[in-house]
Amino acid sequence: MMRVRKLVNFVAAACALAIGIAVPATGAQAEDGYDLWLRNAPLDAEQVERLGLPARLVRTALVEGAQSPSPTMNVATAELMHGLNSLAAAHPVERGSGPGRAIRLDCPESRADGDAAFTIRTVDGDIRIGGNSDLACLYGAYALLRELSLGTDPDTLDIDSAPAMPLRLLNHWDNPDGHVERGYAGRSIFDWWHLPERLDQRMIDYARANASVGINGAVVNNVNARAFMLEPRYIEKLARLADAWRPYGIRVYLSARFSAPTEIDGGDIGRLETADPLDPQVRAWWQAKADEIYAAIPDFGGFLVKANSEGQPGPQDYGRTHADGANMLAQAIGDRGTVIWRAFVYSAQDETDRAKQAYEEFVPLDGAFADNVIVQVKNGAIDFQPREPFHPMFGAMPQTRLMLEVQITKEYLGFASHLAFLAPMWREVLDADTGRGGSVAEVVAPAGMAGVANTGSDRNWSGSDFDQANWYAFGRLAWDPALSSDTIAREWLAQTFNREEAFLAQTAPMMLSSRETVARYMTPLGLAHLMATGHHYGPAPWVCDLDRPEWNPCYYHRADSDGIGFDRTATGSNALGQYAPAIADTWSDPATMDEHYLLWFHHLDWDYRTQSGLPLWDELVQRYDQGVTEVDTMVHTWDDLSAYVDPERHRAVAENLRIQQREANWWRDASIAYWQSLNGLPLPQGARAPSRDLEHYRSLSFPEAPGQ
Ligand code: BDP
Repeated sequence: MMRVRKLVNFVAAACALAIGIAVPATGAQAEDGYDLWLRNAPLDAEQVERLGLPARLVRTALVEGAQSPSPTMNVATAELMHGLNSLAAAHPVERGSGPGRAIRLDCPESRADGDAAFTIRTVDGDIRIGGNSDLACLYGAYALLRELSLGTDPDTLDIDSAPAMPLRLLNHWDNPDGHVERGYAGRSIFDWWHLPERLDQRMIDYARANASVGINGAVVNNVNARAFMLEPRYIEKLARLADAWRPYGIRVYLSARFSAPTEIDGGDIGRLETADPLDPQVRAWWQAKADEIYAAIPDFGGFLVKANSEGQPGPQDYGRTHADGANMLAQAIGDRGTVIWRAFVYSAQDETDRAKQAYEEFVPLDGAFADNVIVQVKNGAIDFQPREPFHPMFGAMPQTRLMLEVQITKEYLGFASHLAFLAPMWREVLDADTGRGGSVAEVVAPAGMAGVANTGSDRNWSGSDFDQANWYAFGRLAWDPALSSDTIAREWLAQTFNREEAFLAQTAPMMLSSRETVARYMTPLGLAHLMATGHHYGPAPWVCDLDRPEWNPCYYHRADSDGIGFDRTATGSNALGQYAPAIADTWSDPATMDEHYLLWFHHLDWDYRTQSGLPLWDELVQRYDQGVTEVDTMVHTWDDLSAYVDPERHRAVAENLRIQQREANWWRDASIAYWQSLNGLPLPQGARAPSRDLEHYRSLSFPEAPGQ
């Protein structure tokens, strides 16, 4: 059918109010971090003029049929109105004809789930945002505001943008009681207790933030899931969130507890004795559950499942495989959604190197998973450490869609108080050549990326201002894994704090090196998992006596009087053998390899000569010291930038940096004291002795540390 289009003037805010779309919250406390990167801080007068403000905002609409603007289009228009007015300061943007530059939204199809690709072009002075779905226009609107906010000349706009991967999901490890596992930003943002009746404005602001960086789904509950979140009362609550987020293109997903059929009633079927995925009654139970969810939430994204991992139930409890379990759920969901099955598995009974276990369990199942199953793989084979080589499963399962899971919340990188910008770490993985026909980014392109969220009830959402950058970076990289870390850092800084080059030139480099700094003072040269037990706050490389061997830092560093490191070559666990031979080769020789992974793959004597010519012990101490010195520099750099940042946020960042400075010294001193107790070596010339003895560091205990 031919469609006739016509430009109509459009009163965005009025329509928005009429259909209950929330316009962005304006911050009464504007500079407390709540507005994230969506501040749209006023441009200077010259830029406002260049932008042609006051602008007119017009949109296209279909005139055939009962066409009223979709909720998504209403949001796009409201965001532009709000954002442009904010950028233009006192020059109000108008909604109709008249003088000034026009900004047009040209997205004819009213589909919120359609093609997200958009274009932005300036033609004859007018700015046109185009795409094939309303969602494309929404993404385009946010992109335009971002560009203008960065100071881009509007006359040069010529953007073609499309997401590199279909699923760009936040995984919330939020429990229904409000506690967030590995959360360092307060309580959960989800007010399950008052839902569905009460919807917090934060839920709209959350959707805005996500949509502005292209995130299109949220798994709202912890992977260590409670079965009752599948009960009708929770489905009702979830439906309210789904309704609120739909205009923003955010689909809801649930973590599903595999044993749910034995723990909660499933409608007419009731509760079962088994959760065996091949049992017809179990299959019927999940089918009924899926139907019930889809009746309430037609665009429900699907289930995320942590099975047979760290004590969670799963198909192996019944002698079945991961594929049996995943496929059973996939059948229940059908083509309505996706089953995301986590590959984060390891067992206390299995003596195999923990780094090898997921590959061994999953790779033989390649090709056995249903089409609507995605296997979600952490960036590295152990567990979100400050540095890990990419997971060997990437590239090794060509018949299976694999999704990359990264951790935005900084469980192992100093919680919320340490400044560590994670884009460089994620890029390291995305860029890694699997040696099996593509980079990790290429392997995951048909599936997507998941990020374990760092959101919480803190006013600034993420526990610290700089941690917002990691939420931002996650979305931007999932949309476009080719974006450089520098681009992302500058974009975020300019929108969040200040767009002046003098500010960006100092802060962007500080962000870019920050993750490496953390890796240096915590786990240099490829060491891993040396954090304290349970909460993972602070160093505890001396812990060797926990029941499960692979929960002990000693398991990972294998240090003794002779040397340190985990031999994962053919003479050791041969985890190296799980990589493509060309890649394994690059890590097999300590004399030539990238030393960032040195002790991950090799056990070496303390007097081994590293590539710098120094003995390993000296090299290690030097790296700790470098990490500590770099934090000192960060402290001073930031102190000098007070002219560019509002006092409240400047002080908050400065105070966090001082915590980081103290804790970096703690990591260095405690680690060195412990290694010295094993190797008996004197400190390298000029190195400062730890400020306390080992017993002091060992005696420290933090039962109240957050996030456990
Ligand atoms: C570990 C966390 C634990 C998570 C687990 C997972 O310490 O809280 O449940 O990852 O990813 O790093 O399932």
